[in-house]
Amino acid sequence: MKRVLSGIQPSGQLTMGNYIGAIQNFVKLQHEHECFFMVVDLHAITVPQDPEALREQTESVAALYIAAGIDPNKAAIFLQSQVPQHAELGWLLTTLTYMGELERMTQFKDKSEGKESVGAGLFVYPSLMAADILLYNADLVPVGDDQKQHLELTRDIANRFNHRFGDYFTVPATYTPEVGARIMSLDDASKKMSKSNPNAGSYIALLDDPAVIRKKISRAKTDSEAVVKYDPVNKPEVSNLLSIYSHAAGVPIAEIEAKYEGQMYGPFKKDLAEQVAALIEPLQARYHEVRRTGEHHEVLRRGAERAREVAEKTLDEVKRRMGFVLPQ
Ligand code: AQP
Repeated sequence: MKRVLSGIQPSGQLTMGNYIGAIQNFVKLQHEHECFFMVVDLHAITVPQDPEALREQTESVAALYIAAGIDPNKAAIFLQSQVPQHAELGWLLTTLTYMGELERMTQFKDKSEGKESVGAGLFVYPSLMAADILLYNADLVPVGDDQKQHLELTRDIANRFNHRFGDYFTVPATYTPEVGARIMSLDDASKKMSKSNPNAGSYIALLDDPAVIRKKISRAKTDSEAVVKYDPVNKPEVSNLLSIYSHAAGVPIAEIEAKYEGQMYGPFKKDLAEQVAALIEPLQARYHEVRRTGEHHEVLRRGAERAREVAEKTLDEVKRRMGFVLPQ
C-alpha cells in the first residue's frame, strides 16, 4: 500500500477538467492506497479572492469530494489551512528553492502575464506545494498534466533536502491518466479548461445545470471537417470532446469513433451532453444533500485531525535535522 496525496484549489467552480484530471483518479486510488485529499485553500489566495466567495468555494469543493465518491472512511479529506504545518514547512522549503527554478514555472508565467502587480505568493507557490506533498512523505501524487512541472520541482527539493540533511523525504512519483490528463477549453483547444477562466462558456462546471451543460456543449468549437476522429494535432477540439465523452461514459475512444462514423457533429454533441448530464446529475443530487445536512464539517474535522498526526511528526523531524531547537 502506497501513500497518496493530492488537492484542488477552491479558486472557482470545479470543472470537468478537475474531475477527469484529478477527482476520478482520487476515487479509484482510495481503494488501493492510504489517501489524503485536501482542499488547498492557502494556494487559492495566491491570486486575489473575495473572502465570502473563498468560504463558499471551499465548502463546495469539500462537499464535491464526498459527492464524487471519495469515502471519508477510506481517505482523509481536509482543508490545508486547518493543518498549520503546511505553511511552516512551506517556509522551510522556500529557503531550499532557487529563484531560477521558480522563474521557469509555466503556471507562474501564465498567471502573472500582463498583470501590473503580482503577489509573491504566486511566485513561491511551488515551494508550498512541495511542502503539501513531502509533509506526508507521499509516494504517489495524482495530478493533471499542468501540475507535472511543479511535481518535478517537488522531487528536486526533496532530493536537495535529503542530500543536505540526510535521507528523509520520500521522492514522490506523478500519477496521470493516459487520456484526459489535459482537458481543454470548449472555446479554445490551445488552452486547458480552467475554473478561473472568466468566460463560463469555456468550461463545464460540475455544478452547472444540465440545461446549461447541453447549451455549452452544443456551442463548443469544432472544425469544418465533420469527422468524429481522435487526432489531437489536426483536430484538437473534436479530440477534446472525445476525451470528455470517453471519461463521462467510461468507454474507449475507438468505440465512440466507430459509433459516429459517417455522421455529422450534431448527434455526437447531443449524446455527449447526455453522457455528461448522466454523470453529473447523481453527483449534484448527492452534493446538495451533503450541503443540506452539513455532513462535510465532521468529515473535515476528522480529516484534519488525521492529517495533523502525520504532519506534526514530519515537521518535528525536519526541524530537528535543519538545526532548530525543539521544545524539551
Ligand atoms: N483542464 C484540466 N485537465 C485535466 N486536469 C486538470 N486539472 C486542472 N485543470 C485540468 C487538475 O485538477 C487538479 C486541481 O487543480 P488546481 O485547483 O490545483 O489548480 P489548476 O491546476 O490551476 O486548475 P484550474 O482548474 O485551472 O484552476 P485555476 O483556474 O484556479 O488555476 C490538478 O491535479 C490539476 O492538474
